[in-house]
Amino acid sequence: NQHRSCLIWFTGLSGSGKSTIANLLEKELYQQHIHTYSLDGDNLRRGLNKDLTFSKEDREENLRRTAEVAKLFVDAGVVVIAAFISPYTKIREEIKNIVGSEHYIEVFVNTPLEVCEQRDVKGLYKKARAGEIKNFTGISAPFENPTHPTIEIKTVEESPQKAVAKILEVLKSKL
Ligand code: GGZ
Repeated sequence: NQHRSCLIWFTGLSGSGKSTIANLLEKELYQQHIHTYSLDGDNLRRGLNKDLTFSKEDREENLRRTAEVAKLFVDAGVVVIAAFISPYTKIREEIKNIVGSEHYIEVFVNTPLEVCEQRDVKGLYKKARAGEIKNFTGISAPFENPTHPTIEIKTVEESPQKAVAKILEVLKSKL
């Protein structure tokens, strides 16, 4: 049962489209009768990780705990879909080590900051520019681009459907 499950980890800026692609992937896998479980910053930060801020240390702890939870699901044979900004190379390495590199698929949702800021679906960039949100990724906190993601999605050029197709292709080779 070693290779029947894995962690699909989406990394990218706020508003890059991680959740949109992750949700579409989840729907597609459901239709193929593949059991999934989704984790994202929104739901984890409301419960398990509600004690954590957006400082570098707390983001690391947010992601470390999330990776440990993901590992439990992977051990149980579930395909885990996780969507977190996860802005640091070092912490992404740690996530891979926690779950095991053979189970880890990294999807870099590469949307330029200008595009995310223009979309500003939740109005967070505007607040960050105004100084109302501190340590905001891309504005007042760093995002280190992944250099060797398993898959890179350029949302300006590729539809969510295309992104999901690319992920499924890699996933099928692992399952
Ligand atoms: C970045 C922030 C911040 C700051 C609140 N910086 O687009 P969203 O709103 O719905 O998703 C973002 C979410 C990021 O949480 P993560 O757990 O994914 O971040 S990390 O992986 O870095 O731990 C955003 C919202 O929280 N948000 N304040 N300062 N995003």
